[in-house]
Amino acid sequence: MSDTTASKKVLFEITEENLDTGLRGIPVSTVYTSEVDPGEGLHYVGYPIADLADLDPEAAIYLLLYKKLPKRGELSAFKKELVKRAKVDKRVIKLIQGLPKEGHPMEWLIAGLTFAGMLCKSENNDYREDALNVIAQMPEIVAAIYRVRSGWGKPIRSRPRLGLMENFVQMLGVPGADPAKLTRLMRVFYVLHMDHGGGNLSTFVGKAVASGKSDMYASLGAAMAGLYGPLHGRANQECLEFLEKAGTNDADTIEQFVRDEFAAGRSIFGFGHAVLRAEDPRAGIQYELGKELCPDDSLYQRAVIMRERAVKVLKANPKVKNPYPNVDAVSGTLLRACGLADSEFYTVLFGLARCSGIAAQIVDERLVHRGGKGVAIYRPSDIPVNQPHRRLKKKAAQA
Ligand code: NMX
Ligand code: MLT
Repeated sequence: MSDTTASKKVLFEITEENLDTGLRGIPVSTVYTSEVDPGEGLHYVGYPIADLADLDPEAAIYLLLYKKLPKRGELSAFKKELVKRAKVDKRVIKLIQGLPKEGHPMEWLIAGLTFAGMLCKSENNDYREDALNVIAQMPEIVAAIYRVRSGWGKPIRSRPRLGLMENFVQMLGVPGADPAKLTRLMRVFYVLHMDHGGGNLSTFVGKAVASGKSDMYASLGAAMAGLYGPLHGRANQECLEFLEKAGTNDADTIEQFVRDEFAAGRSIFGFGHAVLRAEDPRAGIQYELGKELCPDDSLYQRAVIMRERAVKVLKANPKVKNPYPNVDAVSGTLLRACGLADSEFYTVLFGLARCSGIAAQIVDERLVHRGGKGVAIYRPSDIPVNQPHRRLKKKAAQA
């Protein structure tokens, strides 16, 4: 369907059963960056994620923004463009240094994006400019959040020529970590987490906010508030804590632990999905990466056991539509094994990557859809319940 010649073809039917299900299964927009196939999982502009996992993150960003893979010359020009735009106003970093330690790193990220919006956004709300700027600036903002809140010391000077993730890892300066290993992980982590269709919560929220013509930074801040929830992006933190809580690498005890957690009405983190009906290929790629980066790590081995036993338990519960691992099932164990011990920070790493996909989708929705007119302001309808129309009695109204 071309977005300039939308027809009146019936695409789906809504019944009362669809109400209050979080718009599950209801297509609300067209999307040009990525697709989530229930069986095969994520594709970026038609390429399966498994084909792209080892790509330069900058090439993957180029793909989402321009809908084609860059040729060598295009990639080096694009990298130079990002280097030019990587400078973050010093006042943003200063403001981050004043944030309260009680705040969650995601609250810091939301604040950081708000500060950057105040001080770095384009004058005329130029979504294309701001998309490139924010993508280039995010590594420095997130590294500053990491260092300051972790108490590792002052932010480290940005050297964007190193490359997006290479510079990020050098700015983190993680005490005791092997930078080569962490860079290898962060490059793959970034590419896997950039985009996941148009309907995931954070992307949907970011695009909805931008549809009112709020600027890119404010829209991404709102999107990150969506990502902060434990059922969405913060599941990577919760999943690491869930694995720790399991407390053993004995497979049968792990299975019983999952059964008990589920019976108690608690989430089995890292499993299930609203759209996928098979194992998330992003999980499969990370389990494989673990064999390369940390095969002997005890928590990684526990995550591998969980991959089998949690699926077994969830499969036995027909209400769960997808019992398989999702993107968060093993990401935390890899991050920890590569030196990032504090699980509270894992969602800002998700956000670092996801902002690029959301920014690309906002550019499309604001400047490309409907022949360049952009998607209209989001305004779905609702059905009033228990609200019979009535009037204040005159006397009561005057009293
Ligand atoms: N643990 C416990 N309960 C679950 C799980 C799970 N992993 N997956 C589904 N359910 C429950 C769900 O809460 C619902 O219960 P009820 O009918 O009582 O409300 C029922 O099973 C049917 O849910 P589904 O239709 O299978 O899943 P839904 O689309 O509603 O939710 C998730 C999708 C991802 C929110 C859900 O699978 C979940 O809570 N998973 C654990 C949290 C997690 O790993 N989230 C990360 C998702 C990826 N990401 O990064 O965003
Ligand atoms: C994501 O990557 O956003 C998650 O898998 C959640 C989703 O797609 O709904």
